[in-house]
Amino acid sequence: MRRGIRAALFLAAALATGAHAAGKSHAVTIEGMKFVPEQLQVAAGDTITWTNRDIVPHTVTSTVSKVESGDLQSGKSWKFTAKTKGEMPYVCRLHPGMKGVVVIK
Ligand SMILES: [Cu+2]
Repeated sequence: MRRGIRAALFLAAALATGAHAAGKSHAVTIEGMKFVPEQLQVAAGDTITWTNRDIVPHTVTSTVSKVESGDLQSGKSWKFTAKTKGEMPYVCRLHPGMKGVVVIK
């Protein structure tokens, strides 16, 4: 029985370590026709969530890769896990004057 408890504790510790290795979470708010913050620095493996707080739809569309959120309606969020190191500039496809950049280290 003791062994069973030890195994369970070991498993819990392994799971906790795994969760940590999964990367940090970052948030970008889309409001007032802007990405806030416009520039975000993350590590490879981190996840970024964009949330549209405007009443009009927006997108997160990379200008250097195929990363594309699709139309994000008001109040909706979209997650992306950064994998490739480097700069990922992006725009809103519907309002190309809206610009942001994710720097992946
Ligand atoms: Cu937009």
